[in-house]
Amino acid sequence: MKTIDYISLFIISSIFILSACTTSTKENNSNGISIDIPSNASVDEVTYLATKVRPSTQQIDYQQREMLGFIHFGINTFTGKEWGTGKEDPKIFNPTKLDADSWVKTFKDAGITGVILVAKHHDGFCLWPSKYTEHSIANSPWKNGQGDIVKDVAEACRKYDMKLCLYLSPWDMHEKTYGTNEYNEYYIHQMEELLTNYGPVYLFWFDGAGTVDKEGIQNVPLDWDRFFSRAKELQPNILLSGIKDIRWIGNEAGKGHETEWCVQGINGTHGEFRNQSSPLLGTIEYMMKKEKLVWYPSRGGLPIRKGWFYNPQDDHTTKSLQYLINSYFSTVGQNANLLLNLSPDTLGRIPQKDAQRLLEFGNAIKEMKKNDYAKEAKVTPISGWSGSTKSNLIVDNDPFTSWHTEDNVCKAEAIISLKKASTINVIKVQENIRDYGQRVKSFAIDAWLDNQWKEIKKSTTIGFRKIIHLDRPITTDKFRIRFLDARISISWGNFSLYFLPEFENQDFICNSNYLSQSMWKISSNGINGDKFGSLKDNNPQTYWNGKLTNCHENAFIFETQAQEVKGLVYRPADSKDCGHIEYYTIYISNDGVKWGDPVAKGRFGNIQNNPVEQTVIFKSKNARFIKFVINGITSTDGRIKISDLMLYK
Ligand code: FUL
Repeated sequence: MKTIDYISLFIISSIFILSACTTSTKENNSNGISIDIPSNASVDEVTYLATKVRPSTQQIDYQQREMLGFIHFGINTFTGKEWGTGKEDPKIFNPTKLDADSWVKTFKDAGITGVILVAKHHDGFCLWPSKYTEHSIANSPWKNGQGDIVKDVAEACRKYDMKLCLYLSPWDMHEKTYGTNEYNEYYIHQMEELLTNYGPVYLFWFDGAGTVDKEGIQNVPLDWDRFFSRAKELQPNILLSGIKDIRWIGNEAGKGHETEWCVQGINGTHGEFRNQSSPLLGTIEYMMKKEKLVWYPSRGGLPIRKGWFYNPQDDHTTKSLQYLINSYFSTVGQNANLLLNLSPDTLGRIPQKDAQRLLEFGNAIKEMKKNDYAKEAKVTPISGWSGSTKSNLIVDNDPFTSWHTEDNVCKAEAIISLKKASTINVIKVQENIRDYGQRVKSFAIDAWLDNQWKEIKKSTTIGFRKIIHLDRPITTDKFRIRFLDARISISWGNFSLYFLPEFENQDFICNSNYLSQSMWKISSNGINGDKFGSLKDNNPQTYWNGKLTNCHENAFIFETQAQEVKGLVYRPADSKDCGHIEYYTIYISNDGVKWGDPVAKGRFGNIQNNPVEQTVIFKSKNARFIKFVINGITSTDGRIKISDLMLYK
C-alpha cells in the first residue's frame, strides 16, 4: 500500500512540476486557455503566462479558414447611403431579381468557405420577418412581404457547404428603446430568432459602431455579457466577433500589421472596440496594465468597392486584383483573417464586375497554393532545437506537427534544402499555436544565392501564419530560417514556398468629372489652417490640416465661374487617426451673401472607420458660390485633415 502511495505521490508531483515548469506539454482544451494576471506580476511572469494562452477549437478553425465573405444588403442599398437613419420607408425595399443562391455560390467559387450576412444594419431594418419590429422586409413590397433573406442565405449555405455567419447590429437607429436597458431584451429576442430558426450559425457579429463615443467609451447600456452568454447557450460552438472571440484589426481597408499578436490583454470579461490599431497591442508592456490574457485573433474587413453598400456612383471603384492580393498578404499573411465584402445592387444581384474580380482573386490564391515547392524538402537543424527534428514535421503543410526549443532557448536555426532549384516569391511560416500558443518575436529568412546566404526577409511575429510576398522571385534550392527572439521558447510548425505570378496593377481609375482648379477659388469661414494648395490639388498624397474655431459657422466657400456644378467631392485624409468631416450642409448663392435653403444636408456615414472619397450630388445652375458647412467632425479637438475638396461637373 505504502509503496503505491509513494509512487502515486511521485507521479502526481512530477506531473505538477512538469506542467508548471515546461511549456512543451500539449494542452488540449476545446475552450482554449485564458489566464488571469496576478496583481504585481513582473514582466517575466506576464511573458511566461502569455505563452500559456491557447486558442479554442473554434478559433483555430476560424484562423485556418483564412477568409470569410461578407454581404451588405439592406435599406441602404436603396438610398445609396453607408449608414441609414432608421427613418427609411420599408416600401422602398424591392429587390425583384434577388438571388441569394448566387451570392453564396460566388464566394464558394472564389474558394471562400463562409458568408457573413448583415441581417440588421445600424438603421434597424431586418432582412428577416422579425416578430419584434415593423421595420423589416415583412412590410416591404418584396414578395408581398413574404420573403426571408436570412432563410434564403442559410439554405444556400447548406447547399454549398458554407458556414453561415450573421451580423446583428447592436446600434439600432429605428428601435425606440435603443439607449435604454429595455433594448437589451429587444436585442436578445432578435438574436434568439436568428440563432434558433436558421440552423447552425458559425459566427455572430456584434458591431461596435454607434455604441461608443468619440473617445471610444461605451455610451449606451448594452449588456454584452448577457448577449454573449445567450448566444453560446443557443449555439455553444458559435464564434462571437467584435469584442469577444475575434477582434477588429483597426481599419476597413484590408490592411494588417506586421506585428500581430493573438494573445491579448483585456479587462473584465471582454475586449474593447477602440485602440485596435495601436502598435502596442499584444506587447507585454500593454498587457501588464490588463487583468486577463486571452486568445483574441483579428480580422480585417474589406469592401470590394468604395463602401460596404451598393451605390451606383461607386461602379468604377471595384478594387483591382493587385489591391485584393496585397490585402491578402497584409491580413491573412500577417496572422489575421480577411473578410471580403460584396454589395448586391437594388435588383438584388452582385454587380458582375465585382463578382468577376472576386473570382479572379480567389483563383489566383488557389493556383498559388497548388504547388508547395518545400513539400519534399529536407529540413536540417543547425542550432537551438530539442526533441524530434524530422523534416516532415515542418514541410507537411500541417502547423500542428512541429519542432520546438527548450524553455529559455529563444534563438534557433535550420536549413531547408529543396529537391531541386525552384523559382518562388511567396514564403509561408507557421507556429504551432494549438499546442504552444504564440511565441516568436522576430525571425529572418536567407536564401542561398550566388554561392552565399543572402537575407531576403526579416520580420517580427509569426503566430498562426506569416506569408511573405517577395518583391521579386528568386531561384534557389536552399533556404535558411533564423529565429531571432521569442517569448520563453520557439515552436515551428510549417514552412511552405509558392509562386504567384505578377498581375497588372490598375487600381481603380476615378472617372469622375472634376471641375478644373482654375475654374474655382476657395476660402473659409471659422476654420484656421494651411494654405489651400494641397486642398485643391486633386492629389490624394498631399494633405491640408486645419482646425475649427468654434465660431457659429465653420464652412468652406467655393467661388466658381462654371455654369453648372453637379456636386462636391470630399476626399478625407487616408487615416483613422485624424479628424474627418462627418455632418454637413450645402448652400448655393449668386452673390455670396444670400444663401437660401440648403441644397444638400447629411452625414458621411462610417467615415471614421472607412475614410474614403465622398460625393454629394446637388443641383447648382449659374450659382457663383457654394458653401460647404461643417456641422460635425469625428475628432474631439476640432482638428481635421483633408486630402482634397473638389467640384464635380
Ligand atoms: C462597421 C459598420 O459601421 C460598417 O457600416 C460596416 O458594417 C462594417 C463592416 O462595420 O463598423
